[in-house]
Amino acid sequence: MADDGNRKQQQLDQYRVDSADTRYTTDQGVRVDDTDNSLSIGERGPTILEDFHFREKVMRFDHERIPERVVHARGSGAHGVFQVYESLAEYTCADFLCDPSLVTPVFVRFSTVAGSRGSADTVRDVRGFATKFFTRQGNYDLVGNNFPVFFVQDAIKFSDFVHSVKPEPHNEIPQAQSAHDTLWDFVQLQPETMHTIMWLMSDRAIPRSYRMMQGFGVHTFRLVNAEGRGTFCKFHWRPKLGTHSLVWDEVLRIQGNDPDFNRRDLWDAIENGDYPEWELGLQLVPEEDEHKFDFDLLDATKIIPEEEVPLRTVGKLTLNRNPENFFAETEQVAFCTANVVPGIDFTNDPLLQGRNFSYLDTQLLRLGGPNFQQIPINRAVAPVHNDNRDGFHQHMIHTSRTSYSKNSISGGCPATGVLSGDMTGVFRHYTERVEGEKIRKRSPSFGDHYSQATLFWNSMAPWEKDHIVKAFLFELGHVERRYIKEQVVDRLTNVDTGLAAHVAAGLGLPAPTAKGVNHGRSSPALSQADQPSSLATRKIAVLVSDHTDAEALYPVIQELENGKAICDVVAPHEGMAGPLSVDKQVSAASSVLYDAVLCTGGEGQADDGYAVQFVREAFKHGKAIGVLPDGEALLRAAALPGRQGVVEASTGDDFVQRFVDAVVRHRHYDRDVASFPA
Ligand code: HDE
Repeated sequence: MADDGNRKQQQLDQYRVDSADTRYTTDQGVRVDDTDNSLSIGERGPTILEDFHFREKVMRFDHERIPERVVHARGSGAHGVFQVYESLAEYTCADFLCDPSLVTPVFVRFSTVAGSRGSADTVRDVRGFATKFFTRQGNYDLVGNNFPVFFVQDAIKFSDFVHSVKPEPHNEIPQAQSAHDTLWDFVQLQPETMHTIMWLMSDRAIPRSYRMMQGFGVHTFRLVNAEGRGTFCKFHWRPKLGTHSLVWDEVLRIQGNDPDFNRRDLWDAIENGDYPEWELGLQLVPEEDEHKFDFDLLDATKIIPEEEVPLRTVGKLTLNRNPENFFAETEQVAFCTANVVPGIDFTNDPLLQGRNFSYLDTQLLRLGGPNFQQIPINRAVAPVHNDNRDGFHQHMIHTSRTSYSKNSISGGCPATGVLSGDMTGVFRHYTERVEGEKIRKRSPSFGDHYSQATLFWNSMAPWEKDHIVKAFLFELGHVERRYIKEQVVDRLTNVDTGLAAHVAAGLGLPAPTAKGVNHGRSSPALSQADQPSSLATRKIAVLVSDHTDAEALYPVIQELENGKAICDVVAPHEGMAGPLSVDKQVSAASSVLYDAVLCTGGEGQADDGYAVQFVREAFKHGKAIGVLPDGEALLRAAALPGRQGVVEASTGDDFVQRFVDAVVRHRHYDRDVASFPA
């Protein structure tokens, strides 16, 4: 088979159905004369049971829904490829990580966690980042998140956590929100949540785009090389476009303007050929260093700071194809942490061990039986042969006369490694010596719940700290029970007294007593300040009117588009604005759907409330604002309280470059917008 990354697509080709130039039939292939009128006795008489076409059509409709994922229900997927830069054979025998010439097909699904399938994309939440690698040695699933840590340490606490963050049981309110009593009650009683809660309150929880967020395998995994030597490993995905977030006020408005904001962004980027890319980074820890850290490597509420174990960049993931059918592909894809290939193994992380059970279990319910691996999107491209048989929806016709091992009738096939004497590509569990008493007890090495929450806080830029404080205030501001707020503030004193004091002040609670717990350490890699960034795929709204100086505007748009920015011409009406073709009418557009604004249009623009609001809102949200000479009236009308990131053509001749620099900054967080109403 070719190793050009197309193996999965070639496999899917045989299942694709193209209805172009076809005739309408029943599911049995019988042609249908009319699908608009049911069979009845007389024109106004009763419908009759004999109408097999109607019965089939309505039955199929009644059965269209399957249970949505109990978590990560809302998601978006894409196909792509992965390629390793250099051989990692020193650490692993996984062939997709050892052969740089191999292009491995993948399917990736991004998701939010708490909301249901129809909830908005831009909510404060963790994002799922699940990758299925269709390797020649079988499917490998890296089912990660965009945070490197998790809320609980042991899988037995997962349902408690999820029940607390889901809508409350009596009225199913609120949807896709952590801002309510039960989540914060759980948090105050379960201090192990605190590190991940800091991430949840940070801008990481509101990514600008799936294309601009990191991914993490979270757990410490184990790579195993051909000699059977293990190396601990943390997986990281690093977006080529840098890690960037929205601002909270923007998030609230996007939910109304475009609930599919992240889904659409991913889809459009791939359709436009702007294929999202991530680099795979590994943190590798020799087994002998297992106990060298001041936390337990098996504790999923901890990171290994990159300053202690640097990331080794080993390969690249590119998403280059949208699914053709959302249900068939994105909804039916079934990830499982237990899907590993030779060379990748587990550790005794109790969260990971529990997940290995849960994912298989959940697919049985969700996809209706044990043959879900045969659904096209889930099929391995590696050959599959075993003695598993039957069950609901068995698609294969196994012609063998035996379905047991060992057998002599079928020549001993399919033969295991041991029976065939051929151990090539065989998965062999890592040999680990384990002994101990059967106990229900958390290891004391899992006991420090605050040091890394403090590390995270200390690593934030001032504006990131400000956003975290405001997030706590928003969240706890929605909590009804005062004692829960007090308890959360008390927990925060174990992270940083200053943080606790700011939150307490905002909530009108007494100032907490200083505990002097802050160890003063930081990990600069945790901050989102100074991220790589580019103009490519940035969305820029060009505000125009019928009086825009088009001759001045054309070259500016041209230069921005040369840099792969996406410019939308936004005008008071659709159609043409002078010689300019309009993409969006201003009342149907919103600044929150763009990264930057370019102002033009002459004096009249100052009287267009939508245009003025557009600019003010963009300013409030830290976005770059470019002003061509005929945009000065609009700028004046917006009465902005500062000039950071506001670039005027009248103040120099390198306007486009200055504007591009301002856009590439992503957001101008240094603006003082606290007292500025959008
Ligand atoms: Fe999941 N998780 N999870 N999770 N998770 C599911 O599997 C579970 C955890 C993650 O796009 C479910 O197919 C347990 C950590 C992603 O289809 C379920 C525990 C991380 C997705 C499940 C965790 C994740 C899921 C629901 C605690 C990051 C979406 C539907 C031990 C490393 C995959 C499904 C997709 C989905 C169980 C914790 C990531 C119920 C028991 C930690 C990205 O099986």
